[in-house]
Order: sequence, then C-alpha cells, then structure tokens
Amino acid sequence: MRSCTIIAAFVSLCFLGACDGSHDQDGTPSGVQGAEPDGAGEPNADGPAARHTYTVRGLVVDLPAPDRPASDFVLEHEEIPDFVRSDGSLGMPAMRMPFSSEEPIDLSRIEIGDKVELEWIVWWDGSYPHSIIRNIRVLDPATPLALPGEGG
Ligand SMILES: [Cu+2]
Repeated sequence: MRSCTIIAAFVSLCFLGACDGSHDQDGTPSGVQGAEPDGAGEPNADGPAARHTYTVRGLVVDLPAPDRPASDFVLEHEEIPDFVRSDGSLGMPAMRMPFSSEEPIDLSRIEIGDKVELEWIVWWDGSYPHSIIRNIRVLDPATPLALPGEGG
C-alpha cells in the first residue's frame, strides 16, 4: 500500500507542478526528441523506458516510521539535470520529494537531518515511474548542497 502512496506523491509532485515542464518547441509533439520518424512508437534505447541511473544528493527530511503510516523516505534533493522524464525531456529541479524503491533499502543508519548521496535508478512504463535506490551513504555534514531551503 505504501508504495502506491509514494508513487502517487511522486507523480503529483513531479508531473503536475513541481517539475515544471519545458515546452520549448512550439508545435512539436512531446516525446519525439531524438526519435527517427520511422522509429515512432518504439522505445528509444536511451529513452524514458530505459533504465537511467542518477546520482542524487540531498537532505533527509523524513523517514518511514511504523507508527506514522503516511511517513515516507523524503529528501530535499539537488537538481538532477540529466533526469529523463516520461516524455523524454530532461531535468528535475531541486525540490522536496518522497523517494521509493522497488528493491529493499537499508535506512537503519540514516537519520533525519543527514546529508546523503544515493544512486537512483528510474525507468518509465508509459507515464508510470519505476525506481530503485541503491548505495545510499551519509555525506559529511559540512558538504555544501544546492537546495531550495538553504538560500539563507
Ligand atoms: Cu524531484
């Protein structure tokens, strides 16, 4: 059940607002960048359906807790400029967002307030995002992060 909630939050955060889409080519349908006309409809080997691995750094804002069913693994993460969206366009700005993993992750050594780095593997089934978190590690607390909340 929780993974559904996480996915829903992910979708609403990233595709209904927070990740403001770039519609930079007037009249060009989205999702065709880099695709040959005769290849339309086939997933580009490097397109949204392919597994992309991003290195994400951020501040831990919340952790899953059994006594708080709505709690998730939430990061305030730095910009991910090479993030491939469902339509093939690129980029995710720095934001606060729940992260989910379809493989188990060990968060036992992670605390709220930690700065962390992780590998985030994402691929798309249409507009449905899949993601796996691997190799999470705690960064030195003095590590500077470019976060929206750290402006002052
Ligand atoms: Cu995000």
